Amino acid sequence: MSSSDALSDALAQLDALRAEGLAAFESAGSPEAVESARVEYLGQKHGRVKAAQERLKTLEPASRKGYGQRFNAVKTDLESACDAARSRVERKDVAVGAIDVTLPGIRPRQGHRHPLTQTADELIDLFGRFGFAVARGPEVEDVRHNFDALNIPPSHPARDPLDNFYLAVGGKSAPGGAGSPTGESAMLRSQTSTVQIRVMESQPPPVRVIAIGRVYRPDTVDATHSFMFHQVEGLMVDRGVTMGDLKSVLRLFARAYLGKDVTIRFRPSFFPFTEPSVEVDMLWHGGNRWVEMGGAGMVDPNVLRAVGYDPDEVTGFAFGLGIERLCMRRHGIDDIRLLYQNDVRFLRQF
Ligand code: FA5
Repeated sequence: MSSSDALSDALAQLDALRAEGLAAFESAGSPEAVESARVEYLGQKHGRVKAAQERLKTLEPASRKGYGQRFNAVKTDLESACDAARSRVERKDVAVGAIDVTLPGIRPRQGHRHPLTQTADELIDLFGRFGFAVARGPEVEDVRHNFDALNIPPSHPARDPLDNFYLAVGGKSAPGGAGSPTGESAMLRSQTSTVQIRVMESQPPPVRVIAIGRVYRPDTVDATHSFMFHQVEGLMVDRGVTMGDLKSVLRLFARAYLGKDVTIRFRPSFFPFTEPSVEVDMLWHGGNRWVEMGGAGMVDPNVLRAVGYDPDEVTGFAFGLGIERLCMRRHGIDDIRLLYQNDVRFLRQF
């Protein structure tokens, strides 16, 4: 074959390569098909364009310029056909797929704390400003902290198994015999007053703490009662603490948390661990009935003695308020059950 025949044969093959390559890229309908055409034609090692480039070396020097120019044009054409095919199938993917990046985004809904958590956080904040630190105690308690140390004797009706959730933990009777009337030594605490004892056992006076947490009672559920609810306990022990201090702190608190126009009243009452004792009521929204907010009183000398404090040296007050009821009064909620149903239509309002 003469050198000019060899050149025209090589050029014809280049043209054929170009035509086949363009057809392959044009007909590729998916990213996978474009990729396989790219490997076949433009692959670095075994691609057909690479083979065509190798052919340059087999030509006479005089033919190389002409071949080289045509080769470059073919290569550029196939590369742009490959790019065009790629963006065509990618656009198509977007159209049929789930994501259209050109659409405005969906703003994620921002959550917030549950109204009971908001109340608890606000109580910590408010009482913190009155100088009360936060104390904690366990929800699974022993009967000593729930009753005995609080001056509630074994015969007291508050210990009735129908009014408490006793737990049979590690056998029935407690060492030393202290237990429920049916012998259990552990229970789900029925009041946060247990934390009063734990705090006083662990430090000398003065004391100024609040404790917030869950308590459990097998009460019949209604609009203001649940079998699990939250209390905030307050305890202040120091020289010369009086009932006047207790009333001022609770009045200041009610004003700060519930607002200026919420009326509270103190009603004489009885708790084994305070003397004298009061119930604290708040005028409910609507203004035509009182709802109990909590109990309070001056820490009974027997309780101070039981934790090793000297009742001739120090006196103290304590209170225990229902957090659900505070939250309900604050927000005008009428039924305690709404706070536990986790219905976002309700929760979103707070
Ligand atoms: C007590 O639990 C005492 N430990 C309070 C106390 C503390 C007195 C310190 C003296 C000194 P009481 O059983 O009354 O008291 O409950 C206190 C408050 O908890 C009630 O006023 C009410 O607001 C709330 N509460 C009681 N039972 C329930 C219930 N089943 N569901 C929702 N809240 C309740």
